[in-house]
Amino acid sequence: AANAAAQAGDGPIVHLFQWRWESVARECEDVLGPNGYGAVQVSPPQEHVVLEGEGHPWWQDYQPVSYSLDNTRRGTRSEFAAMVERCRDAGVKIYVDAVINHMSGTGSVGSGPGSGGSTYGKYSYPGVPYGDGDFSDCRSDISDWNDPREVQNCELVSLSDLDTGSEHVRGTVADYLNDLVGLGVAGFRVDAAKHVPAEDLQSIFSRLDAVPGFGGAPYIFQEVLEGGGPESIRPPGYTHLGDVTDTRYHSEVGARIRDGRLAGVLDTVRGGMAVASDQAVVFVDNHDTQRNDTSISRQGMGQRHTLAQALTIAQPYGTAKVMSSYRFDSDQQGPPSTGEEEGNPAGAITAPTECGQDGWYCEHRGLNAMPTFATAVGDAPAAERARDSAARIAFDRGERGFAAFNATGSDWTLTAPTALPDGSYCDVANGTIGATGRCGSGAYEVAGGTVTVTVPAEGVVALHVDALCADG
Ligand code: LAG
Ligand code: CA
Repeated sequence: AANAAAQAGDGPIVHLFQWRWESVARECEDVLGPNGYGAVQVSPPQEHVVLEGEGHPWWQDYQPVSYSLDNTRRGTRSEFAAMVERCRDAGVKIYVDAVINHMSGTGSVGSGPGSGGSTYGKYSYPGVPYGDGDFSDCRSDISDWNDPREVQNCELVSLSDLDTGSEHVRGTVADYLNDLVGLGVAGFRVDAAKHVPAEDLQSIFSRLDAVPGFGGAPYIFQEVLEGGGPESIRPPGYTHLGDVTDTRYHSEVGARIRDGRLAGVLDTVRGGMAVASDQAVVFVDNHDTQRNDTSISRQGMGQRHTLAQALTIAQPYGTAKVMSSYRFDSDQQGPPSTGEEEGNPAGAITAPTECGQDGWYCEHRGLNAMPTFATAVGDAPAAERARDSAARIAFDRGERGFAAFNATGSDWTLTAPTALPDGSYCDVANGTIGATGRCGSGAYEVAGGTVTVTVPAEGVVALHVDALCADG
């Protein structure tokens, strides 16, 4: 990728969907840094609409009202800044979900104070400021999804579409992103990038500052859903600007794992993806797919979802993004909250995350130290080493890692050839790495190019050269 330097060699990204800033900071220190995560994708940090009448749905955050970081329901600007610093000290980057295609919509409250108290109406955001002339001329919904002019200049679900071709909008968006970079934010998930012409994004990205502390340009990955139309509105039309989310991985590989057809996963990622491996961010579910399709999620699939995320980290295609979310009864439901705090305009305030309580799933914790596998193996190729029916596979990553996956209801004990050097290896899929650097899991011996492991039902075993446990 154009900006691969910022992400290469880092571990997987974890999306801490709707987490409070102070909870993210604590997680960086206690869990994410020690266990090999490279970065956290946080929910949008800018001032947003407050939709009390609709029960404060999670998607309030995708309707910006201004670029103030004071207040979202997840915290204040100073709490955000403290999070970035604490995560950086733990070796973990913060990537911000940047909502820059649009502002608020009409489908909900059309005007009012935003979460930080700014007044607004559709096409009028004095807190930025943006006025009527800063929005695209097409003021109706996209109807022809194959026509780039409509996809990029008309409205996505009635959200006021910024005229990103204009100098004022480009400069204002770049100022917002640079404000975040100045706080140490090291990258961006560009929301709805398909709906912004690539040349407009290029102009905005060219204005971004180097990231203090980490150095270099911010890492960019762009949300470009697949679909019809010319290449300019599909993933390959954006890879010259940064990485893209490869939703084909989600639909093809995610479905295979859901159905226990693990045997074809390596072939699928080798031949069937949308862009090159070093241009892709891949995941089995995200906050949208959890709610609008039948693919894998923790809520629907339990332990199989942990297996799916571990396999996503172990396989060789793209940068893995891990989903961490909360239980919901309706697809609109916001995060667990502390209710409305007096004098706080943000509306319902996100509750501090207590994993396993209040509906917080914390899926990433079930992966233990699996994220260290990605960094240890780098871009070493995958070679299949064992298979038992379609639901059980094991493979090497060069001479650096070995992993086995068992999508059945009973344990799988296998003896397989491996290119791993002889030694005693921690099973990073079943133990975390503590502050002392010691692994809390069982160990497996590689001797004479062979290893015997027992993979739990619906489970994983993963060994790599950076987690040798010579001293037990
Ligand atoms: C995205 N990626 O490109 C986000 O991943 C996705 O979650 C966002 O939609 C979308 N782009 C816009 O940023 C979410 C919800 C929508 C919601 C929208 C704005 O999935 O359902 O739309 O955020 O809050 C809602 C209503 C619509 C209404 C619109 C405007 O559901 O019916 O037209 O608000 O008022
Ligand atoms: Ca647009």
